Amino acid sequence: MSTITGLMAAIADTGRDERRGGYSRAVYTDAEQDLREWFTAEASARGLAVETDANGILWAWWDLHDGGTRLPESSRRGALVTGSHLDSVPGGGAFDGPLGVASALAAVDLLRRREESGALHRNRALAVAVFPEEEGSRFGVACLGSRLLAGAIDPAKALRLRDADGNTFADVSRAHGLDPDRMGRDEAALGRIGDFVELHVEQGRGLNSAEFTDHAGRGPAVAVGSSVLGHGRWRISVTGQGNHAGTTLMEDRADPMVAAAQIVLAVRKLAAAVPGARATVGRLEPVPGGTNVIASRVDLWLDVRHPEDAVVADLVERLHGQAQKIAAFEGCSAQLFEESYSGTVHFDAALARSLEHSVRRTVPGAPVLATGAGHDAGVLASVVPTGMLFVRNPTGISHSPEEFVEDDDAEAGVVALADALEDLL
Ligand code: HGY
Ligand code: MN
Ligand code: MN
Ligand code: MN
Repeated sequence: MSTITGLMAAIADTGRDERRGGYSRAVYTDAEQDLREWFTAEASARGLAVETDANGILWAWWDLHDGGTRLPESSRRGALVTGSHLDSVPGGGAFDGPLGVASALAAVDLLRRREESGALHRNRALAVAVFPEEEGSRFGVACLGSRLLAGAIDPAKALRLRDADGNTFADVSRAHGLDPDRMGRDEAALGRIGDFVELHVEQGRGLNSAEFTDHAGRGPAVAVGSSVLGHGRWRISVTGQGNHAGTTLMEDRADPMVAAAQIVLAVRKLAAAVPGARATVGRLEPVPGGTNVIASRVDLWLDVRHPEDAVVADLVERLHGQAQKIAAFEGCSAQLFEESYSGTVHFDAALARSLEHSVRRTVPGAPVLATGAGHDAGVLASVVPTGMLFVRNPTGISHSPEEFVEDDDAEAGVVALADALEDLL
Protein backbone atom coordinates (compact mmCIF):
# COMPACT_ATOMS: atom_id res chain seq x y z
CA MET A 1 0.00 0.00 0.00
CA SER A 2 1.53 3.35 -1.02
CA THR A 3 1.79 6.24 1.39
CA ILE A 4 -1.17 8.07 -0.12
CA THR A 5 -3.44 5.02 -0.15
CA GLY A 6 -2.35 4.23 3.41
CA LEU A 7 -3.08 7.77 4.57
CA MET A 8 -6.50 7.79 2.91
CA ALA A 9 -7.30 4.31 4.23
CA ALA A 10 -6.53 5.46 7.76
CA ILE A 11 -9.40 7.98 7.64
CA ALA A 12 -11.80 5.96 5.49
CA ASP A 13 -14.12 5.33 8.43
CA THR A 14 -13.97 8.79 9.99
CA GLY A 15 -17.24 10.68 9.76
CA ARG A 16 -19.19 8.12 7.72
CA ASP A 17 -22.82 9.23 7.46
CA GLU A 18 -24.98 6.08 7.61
CA ARG A 19 -28.21 8.01 6.92
CA ARG A 20 -27.03 10.08 3.93
CA GLY A 21 -24.24 7.86 2.72
CA GLY A 22 -20.78 9.28 2.22
CA TYR A 23 -19.16 11.44 4.88
CA SER A 24 -20.36 14.29 7.09
CA ARG A 25 -17.35 16.02 8.61
CA ALA A 26 -18.59 19.52 9.43
CA VAL A 27 -16.02 21.87 10.93
CA TYR A 28 -15.38 21.47 14.68
CA THR A 29 -17.57 18.39 14.94
CA ASP A 30 -16.09 15.16 16.34
CA ALA A 31 -15.46 13.76 12.85
CA GLU A 32 -13.49 16.77 11.65
CA GLN A 33 -11.74 17.02 15.00
CA ASP A 34 -10.66 13.38 14.58
CA LEU A 35 -9.25 14.25 11.16
CA ARG A 36 -7.37 17.23 12.65
CA GLU A 37 -5.86 14.88 15.22
CA TRP A 38 -4.95 12.39 12.47
CA PHE A 39 -3.27 15.17 10.50
CA THR A 40 -1.39 16.45 13.57
CA ALA A 41 -0.13 12.94 14.37
CA GLU A 42 0.94 12.23 10.78
CA ALA A 43 2.64 15.60 10.41
CA SER A 44 4.40 15.33 13.79
CA ALA A 45 5.56 11.82 12.89
CA ARG A 46 7.27 13.46 9.90
CA GLY A 47 9.03 15.94 12.15
CA LEU A 48 6.85 18.83 11.03
CA ALA A 49 6.14 21.52 13.64
CA VAL A 50 2.33 21.72 13.91
CA GLU A 51 0.67 24.95 15.04
CA THR A 52 -2.89 26.28 15.07
CA ASP A 53 -3.24 29.97 14.24
CA ALA A 54 -5.78 32.49 15.54
CA ASN A 55 -8.22 31.60 12.74
CA GLY A 56 -8.10 27.87 13.45
CA ILE A 57 -5.87 27.08 10.47
CA LEU A 58 -3.44 24.21 11.08
CA TRP A 59 0.14 24.80 9.85
CA ALA A 60 2.63 21.91 9.73
CA TRP A 61 6.09 23.40 9.16
CA TRP A 62 9.01 21.66 7.46
CA ASP A 63 11.51 24.30 8.48
CA LEU A 64 14.82 24.97 6.87
CA HIS A 65 17.77 23.63 8.81
CA ASP A 66 21.51 24.17 9.01
CA GLY A 67 22.92 20.69 9.34
CA GLY A 68 20.86 19.15 12.10
CA THR A 69 19.54 22.36 13.63
CA ARG A 70 16.21 23.83 12.64
CA LEU A 71 16.49 27.48 11.59
CA PRO A 72 14.46 30.03 13.57
CA GLU A 73 10.86 30.84 12.65
CA SER A 74 12.05 33.98 10.87
CA SER A 75 13.25 31.66 8.09
CA ARG A 76 9.61 30.86 7.34
CA ARG A 77 8.97 34.17 5.54
CA GLY A 78 7.92 33.59 1.95
CA ALA A 79 7.53 29.86 2.50
CA LEU A 80 5.98 27.48 0.01
CA VAL A 81 2.62 26.30 1.32
CA THR A 82 0.46 23.40 0.16
CA GLY A 83 -2.63 21.80 1.69
CA SER A 84 -6.41 21.89 1.55
CA HIS A 85 -9.30 21.21 3.95
CA LEU A 86 -10.69 18.30 6.01
CA ASP A 87 -14.30 19.38 6.44
CA SER A 88 -16.97 18.06 4.07
CA VAL A 89 -20.43 18.77 2.77
CA PRO A 90 -23.19 16.64 4.31
CA GLY A 91 -22.95 13.16 2.78
CA GLY A 92 -19.87 14.15 0.79
CA GLY A 93 -17.17 12.08 -0.83
CA ALA A 94 -13.97 10.75 0.75
CA PHE A 95 -11.57 12.81 -1.33
CA ASP A 96 -12.83 16.44 -1.47
CA GLY A 97 -10.30 18.09 0.82
CA PRO A 98 -8.54 15.16 2.49
CA LEU A 99 -6.89 14.07 -0.78
CA GLY A 100 -5.07 17.41 -0.92
CA VAL A 101 -3.99 17.17 2.70
CA ALA A 102 -2.86 13.53 2.50
CA SER A 103 -1.10 14.13 -0.83
CA ALA A 104 0.81 17.00 0.75
CA LEU A 105 2.03 14.73 3.56
CA ALA A 106 3.02 12.03 1.04
CA ALA A 107 4.79 14.65 -1.09
CA VAL A 108 6.80 15.74 1.96
CA ASP A 109 7.96 12.12 2.30
CA LEU A 110 9.19 12.11 -1.31
CA LEU A 111 10.87 15.51 -0.95
CA ARG A 112 12.56 14.55 2.30
CA ARG A 113 14.04 11.48 0.58
CA ARG A 114 15.24 13.72 -2.26
CA GLU A 115 16.77 16.13 0.26
CA GLU A 116 18.48 13.33 2.17
CA SER A 117 19.93 11.91 -1.05
CA GLY A 118 21.26 15.37 -1.93
CA ALA A 119 19.00 15.65 -4.97
CA LEU A 120 17.04 18.51 -3.39
CA HIS A 121 18.43 21.62 -1.75
CA ARG A 122 15.62 23.75 -0.35
CA ASN A 123 15.88 27.53 -0.35
CA ARG A 124 12.74 28.04 1.65
CA ALA A 125 10.58 26.40 4.26
CA LEU A 126 7.55 24.34 3.32
CA ALA A 127 4.26 24.20 5.22
CA VAL A 128 1.21 21.98 4.90
CA ALA A 129 -1.91 23.98 5.79
CA VAL A 130 -5.41 22.77 6.70
CA PHE A 131 -8.17 25.37 6.39
CA PRO A 132 -11.33 25.11 8.50
CA GLU A 133 -14.90 25.43 7.14
CA GLU A 134 -13.94 25.32 3.46
CA GLU A 135 -17.36 23.91 2.58
CA GLY A 136 -19.34 26.38 4.67
CA SER A 137 -21.52 23.41 5.63
CA ARG A 138 -21.90 24.38 9.28
CA PHE A 139 -21.81 28.19 9.32
CA GLY A 140 -22.96 28.94 5.77
CA VAL A 141 -19.95 30.80 4.38
CA ALA A 142 -17.53 28.77 2.24
CA CYS A 143 -13.76 29.06 2.81
CA LEU A 144 -14.38 30.79 6.15
CA GLY A 145 -10.87 30.04 7.47
CA SER A 146 -9.02 31.30 4.40
CA ARG A 147 -11.37 34.31 4.16
CA LEU A 148 -10.52 35.26 7.74
CA LEU A 149 -6.79 34.83 7.08
CA ALA A 150 -6.97 36.96 3.92
CA GLY A 151 -9.25 39.60 5.45
CA ALA A 152 -11.93 38.66 2.92
CA ILE A 153 -14.68 38.65 5.56
CA ASP A 154 -15.40 40.99 8.46
CA PRO A 155 -14.48 38.95 11.56
CA ALA A 156 -17.48 40.41 13.41
CA LYS A 157 -19.79 39.05 10.69
CA ALA A 158 -18.02 35.67 10.78
CA LEU A 159 -18.27 35.40 14.55
CA ARG A 160 -22.04 36.04 14.42
CA LEU A 161 -22.66 33.20 11.95
CA ARG A 162 -24.79 30.45 13.46
CA ASP A 163 -25.07 26.74 12.79
CA ALA A 164 -28.37 24.86 12.54
CA ASP A 165 -28.50 24.53 16.33
CA GLY A 166 -27.99 28.27 16.85
CA ASN A 167 -24.38 28.00 18.03
CA THR A 168 -22.34 30.99 16.94
CA PHE A 169 -19.01 30.58 15.17
CA ALA A 170 -17.56 32.59 18.05
CA ASP A 171 -18.82 30.15 20.70
CA VAL A 172 -17.79 27.06 18.76
CA SER A 173 -14.36 28.53 18.02
CA ARG A 174 -13.93 29.43 21.68
CA ALA A 175 -14.93 25.90 22.67
CA HIS A 176 -12.08 24.70 20.44
CA GLY A 177 -9.50 26.82 22.15
CA LEU A 178 -9.53 29.84 19.85
CA ASP A 179 -9.85 33.48 20.90
CA PRO A 180 -12.54 35.14 18.73
CA ASP A 181 -11.04 38.55 19.50
CA ARG A 182 -7.85 37.56 17.65
CA MET A 183 -9.59 36.36 14.47
CA GLY A 184 -9.26 38.16 11.16
CA ARG A 185 -6.65 39.17 8.59
CA ASP A 186 -3.34 37.78 9.80
CA GLU A 187 -0.44 39.80 8.39
CA ALA A 188 2.16 37.64 10.14
CA ALA A 189 0.74 34.44 8.66
CA LEU A 190 0.36 36.03 5.22
CA GLY A 191 4.00 37.15 5.41
CA ARG A 192 4.99 33.52 5.77
CA ILE A 193 3.25 32.47 2.54
CA GLY A 194 5.27 32.93 -0.65
CA ASP A 195 3.12 30.68 -2.86
CA PHE A 196 0.21 28.35 -2.17
CA VAL A 197 -0.42 25.20 -4.21
CA GLU A 198 -3.53 23.09 -3.54
CA LEU A 199 -4.03 19.58 -4.87
CA HIS A 200 -7.68 18.59 -5.10
CA VAL A 201 -9.80 15.78 -6.48
CA GLU A 202 -11.26 16.87 -9.80
CA GLN A 203 -14.93 17.77 -9.35
CA GLY A 204 -16.21 17.17 -12.84
CA ARG A 205 -15.38 15.22 -15.93
CA GLY A 206 -12.74 17.45 -17.51
CA LEU A 207 -9.94 14.88 -17.33
CA ASN A 208 -12.28 12.20 -18.64
CA SER A 209 -13.62 14.27 -21.50
CA ALA A 210 -13.15 12.98 -25.04
CA GLU A 211 -10.63 15.79 -25.62
CA PHE A 212 -8.11 14.17 -23.26
CA THR A 213 -8.91 10.48 -23.06
CA ASP A 214 -6.63 7.89 -24.71
CA HIS A 215 -7.66 4.82 -26.71
CA ALA A 216 -8.48 3.04 -23.44
CA GLY A 217 -10.83 5.88 -22.52
CA ARG A 218 -8.56 7.04 -19.72
CA GLY A 219 -7.73 10.67 -19.21
CA PRO A 220 -4.46 12.02 -17.76
CA ALA A 221 -4.08 11.55 -14.01
CA VAL A 222 -3.51 15.22 -13.25
CA ALA A 223 -4.56 18.64 -14.55
CA VAL A 224 -3.33 22.12 -13.66
CA GLY A 225 -5.89 24.70 -12.54
CA SER A 226 -6.36 27.91 -14.51
CA SER A 227 -9.29 29.63 -12.83
CA VAL A 228 -12.22 29.35 -10.43
CA LEU A 229 -15.68 30.35 -11.61
CA GLY A 230 -17.37 33.25 -9.85
CA HIS A 231 -19.79 31.75 -7.36
CA GLY A 232 -22.04 32.82 -4.56
CA ARG A 233 -24.79 31.81 -2.16
CA TRP A 234 -28.07 33.61 -1.56
CA ARG A 235 -30.95 32.80 0.76
CA ILE A 236 -34.48 33.38 -0.56
CA SER A 237 -37.07 33.62 2.22
CA VAL A 238 -40.65 33.08 1.06
CA THR A 239 -43.21 34.17 3.64
CA GLY A 240 -46.87 33.07 3.54
CA GLN A 241 -49.55 32.22 6.04
CA GLY A 242 -48.96 29.27 8.31
CA ASN A 243 -52.11 27.29 8.88
CA HIS A 244 -53.75 23.93 9.52
CA ALA A 245 -53.44 21.40 6.70
CA GLY A 246 -56.92 20.03 7.36
CA THR A 247 -59.07 23.03 8.05
CA THR A 248 -57.73 25.46 5.43
CA LEU A 249 -59.52 25.25 2.08
CA MET A 250 -57.25 25.28 -0.97
CA GLU A 251 -58.62 28.64 -2.12
CA ASP A 252 -57.85 30.16 1.27
CA ARG A 253 -54.14 29.47 1.28
CA ALA A 254 -50.97 31.58 0.98
CA ASP A 255 -48.64 28.61 0.92
CA PRO A 256 -44.91 29.50 0.66
CA MET A 257 -44.05 25.89 -0.18
CA VAL A 258 -46.07 26.13 -3.40
CA ALA A 259 -44.27 29.37 -4.26
CA ALA A 260 -40.88 27.87 -3.38
CA ALA A 261 -41.51 24.89 -5.65
CA GLN A 262 -42.17 27.24 -8.58
CA ILE A 263 -39.06 29.28 -7.71
CA VAL A 264 -36.92 26.12 -7.85
CA LEU A 265 -38.26 25.41 -11.33
CA ALA A 266 -37.67 29.03 -12.35
CA VAL A 267 -34.04 28.75 -11.20
CA ARG A 268 -33.48 25.83 -13.56
CA LYS A 269 -35.32 27.50 -16.44
CA LEU A 270 -33.52 30.83 -16.20
CA ALA A 271 -30.06 29.31 -15.68
CA ALA A 272 -30.47 26.78 -18.48
CA ALA A 273 -30.92 29.72 -20.86
CA VAL A 274 -27.51 31.22 -19.92
CA PRO A 275 -24.60 29.30 -21.53
CA GLY A 276 -22.07 28.22 -18.92
CA ALA A 277 -24.23 29.22 -15.95
CA ARG A 278 -24.89 26.82 -13.09
CA ALA A 279 -27.66 27.51 -10.57
CA THR A 280 -28.72 25.13 -7.84
CA VAL A 281 -31.19 24.97 -4.99
CA GLY A 282 -29.68 22.23 -2.84
CA ARG A 283 -31.26 23.19 0.44
CA LEU A 284 -34.86 24.12 1.25
CA GLU A 285 -36.23 24.50 4.78
CA PRO A 286 -39.95 24.95 5.53
CA VAL A 287 -40.80 26.57 8.85
CA PRO A 288 -42.10 25.05 11.09
CA GLY A 289 -41.81 21.89 8.94
CA GLY A 290 -44.78 19.84 10.17
CA THR A 291 -46.44 17.25 7.97
CA ASN A 292 -49.91 18.57 8.87
CA VAL A 293 -48.89 22.23 8.78
CA ILE A 294 -49.00 24.72 5.93
CA ALA A 295 -45.60 26.38 6.30
CA SER A 296 -45.47 30.00 7.37
CA ARG A 297 -42.12 30.46 5.72
CA VAL A 298 -39.81 28.56 3.40
CA ASP A 299 -36.09 29.36 3.19
CA LEU A 300 -34.26 28.13 0.13
CA TRP A 301 -30.60 28.60 -0.71
CA LEU A 302 -29.38 29.49 -4.17
CA ASP A 303 -25.90 28.66 -5.49
CA VAL A 304 -25.13 30.48 -8.75
CA ARG A 305 -21.86 30.26 -10.74
CA HIS A 306 -20.46 31.50 -14.03
CA PRO A 307 -17.04 32.42 -15.45
CA GLU A 308 -18.15 36.06 -15.56
CA ASP A 309 -19.21 37.84 -12.36
CA ALA A 310 -21.52 40.21 -14.26
CA VAL A 311 -23.47 37.25 -15.64
CA VAL A 312 -23.92 35.87 -12.11
CA ALA A 313 -25.15 39.26 -10.90
CA ASP A 314 -27.61 39.61 -13.75
CA LEU A 315 -28.94 36.07 -13.36
CA VAL A 316 -29.42 36.50 -9.60
CA GLU A 317 -31.22 39.79 -10.14
CA ARG A 318 -33.58 38.17 -12.63
CA LEU A 319 -34.15 35.22 -10.31
CA HIS A 320 -34.96 37.65 -7.50
CA GLY A 321 -37.55 39.41 -9.65
CA GLN A 322 -39.08 36.13 -10.73
CA ALA A 323 -39.23 34.90 -7.12
CA GLN A 324 -41.05 38.05 -6.05
CA LYS A 325 -43.57 37.67 -8.88
CA ILE A 326 -44.22 34.01 -8.10
CA ALA A 327 -44.55 34.74 -4.38
CA ALA A 328 -47.00 37.59 -4.98
CA PHE A 329 -49.14 35.37 -7.22
CA GLU A 330 -49.33 32.90 -4.33
CA GLY A 331 -50.25 35.59 -1.82
CA CYS A 332 -46.75 35.40 -0.33
CA SER A 333 -43.66 37.59 -0.36
CA ALA A 334 -40.05 36.76 -1.18
CA GLN A 335 -36.83 38.35 0.01
CA LEU A 336 -33.28 37.62 -1.19
CA PHE A 337 -30.20 37.83 1.06
CA GLU A 338 -26.63 37.45 -0.21
CA GLU A 339 -24.66 35.12 2.10
CA SER A 340 -21.30 35.05 0.33
CA TYR A 341 -19.76 35.78 -3.04
CA SER A 342 -16.36 34.84 -4.53
CA GLY A 343 -15.53 36.57 -7.79
CA THR A 344 -13.94 34.71 -10.67
CA VAL A 345 -10.28 34.00 -9.93
CA HIS A 346 -7.51 33.48 -12.47
CA PHE A 347 -4.58 31.73 -10.81
CA ASP A 348 -1.13 33.35 -10.92
CA ALA A 349 0.08 32.89 -14.52
CA ALA A 350 3.74 32.36 -13.69
CA LEU A 351 2.90 29.81 -11.01
CA ALA A 352 0.52 28.02 -13.37
CA ARG A 353 3.28 27.79 -15.99
CA SER A 354 5.66 26.38 -13.40
CA LEU A 355 3.07 23.80 -12.36
CA GLU A 356 2.40 22.83 -15.97
CA HIS A 357 6.13 22.34 -16.59
CA SER A 358 6.61 20.26 -13.44
CA VAL A 359 3.49 18.10 -13.79
CA ARG A 360 4.15 17.29 -17.44
CA ARG A 361 7.44 15.64 -16.50
CA THR A 362 5.46 12.65 -15.29
CA VAL A 363 2.00 13.35 -16.75
CA PRO A 364 2.63 14.20 -20.41
CA GLY A 365 -0.22 16.22 -21.86
CA ALA A 366 -1.58 17.22 -18.46
CA PRO A 367 -4.23 19.78 -19.44
CA VAL A 368 -4.99 23.15 -17.88
CA LEU A 369 -8.58 23.30 -16.64
CA ALA A 370 -10.92 25.81 -15.03
CA THR A 371 -12.88 24.63 -12.03
CA GLY A 372 -16.53 25.24 -11.18
CA ALA A 373 -15.79 24.43 -7.54
CA GLY A 374 -14.66 26.99 -5.00
CA HIS A 375 -11.40 26.44 -3.13
CA ASP A 376 -9.24 28.02 -0.45
CA ALA A 377 -6.71 28.55 -3.25
CA GLY A 378 -9.31 30.76 -4.92
CA VAL A 379 -9.71 32.91 -1.82
CA LEU A 380 -5.96 33.15 -1.13
CA ALA A 381 -5.33 34.22 -4.74
CA SER A 382 -6.30 37.73 -3.61
CA VAL A 383 -3.27 37.92 -1.29
CA VAL A 384 -0.58 35.48 -2.53
CA PRO A 385 0.25 33.67 -5.79
CA THR A 386 -1.80 30.45 -5.77
CA GLY A 387 -2.19 27.46 -8.05
CA MET A 388 -4.02 24.13 -8.16
CA LEU A 389 -3.57 20.58 -9.32
CA PHE A 390 -6.58 18.32 -9.97
CA VAL A 391 -6.44 14.55 -9.74
CA ARG A 392 -8.60 12.53 -12.09
CA ASN A 393 -11.96 11.40 -10.74
CA PRO A 394 -13.32 8.64 -13.01
CA THR A 395 -16.91 9.25 -11.93
CA GLY A 396 -16.65 13.02 -12.35
CA ILE A 397 -19.07 13.18 -9.41
CA SER A 398 -18.33 15.17 -6.25
CA HIS A 399 -20.18 16.35 -3.14
CA SER A 400 -21.59 12.85 -3.19
CA PRO A 401 -20.50 9.35 -2.06
CA GLU A 402 -19.70 8.42 -5.67
CA GLU A 403 -16.69 10.76 -5.73
CA PHE A 404 -13.67 8.58 -6.48
CA VAL A 405 -9.93 8.51 -7.21
CA GLU A 406 -8.07 5.41 -8.35
CA ASP A 407 -4.92 4.46 -6.41
CA ASP A 408 -2.55 4.88 -9.34
CA ASP A 409 -3.98 8.32 -10.11
CA ALA A 410 -3.64 9.31 -6.44
CA GLU A 411 -0.01 8.17 -6.55
CA ALA A 412 0.58 10.09 -9.79
CA GLY A 413 -0.92 13.13 -8.05
CA VAL A 414 1.59 12.85 -5.20
CA VAL A 415 4.55 12.63 -7.60
CA ALA A 416 3.22 15.57 -9.61
CA LEU A 417 2.74 17.61 -6.44
CA ALA A 418 6.22 16.69 -5.16
CA ASP A 419 7.78 17.67 -8.49
CA ALA A 420 5.80 20.91 -8.55
CA LEU A 421 6.86 21.77 -4.99
CA GLU A 422 10.48 20.80 -5.66
CA ASP A 423 10.65 23.19 -8.59
CA LEU A 424 9.36 25.96 -6.32
CA LEU A 425 11.60 25.22 -3.34
O1 HGY B 1 -18.82 24.75 -3.10
C1 HGY B 1 -17.73 24.53 -3.59
O2 HGY B 1 -17.55 24.75 -4.76
C2 HGY B 1 -16.59 23.99 -2.78
O3 HGY B 1 -16.62 22.61 -2.85
N1 HGY B 1 -16.63 24.47 -1.44
MN1 MN C 1 -16.29 20.72 -1.80
MN1 MN D 1 -12.86 20.99 -1.62
MN1 MN E 1 -10.50 23.61 -1.61
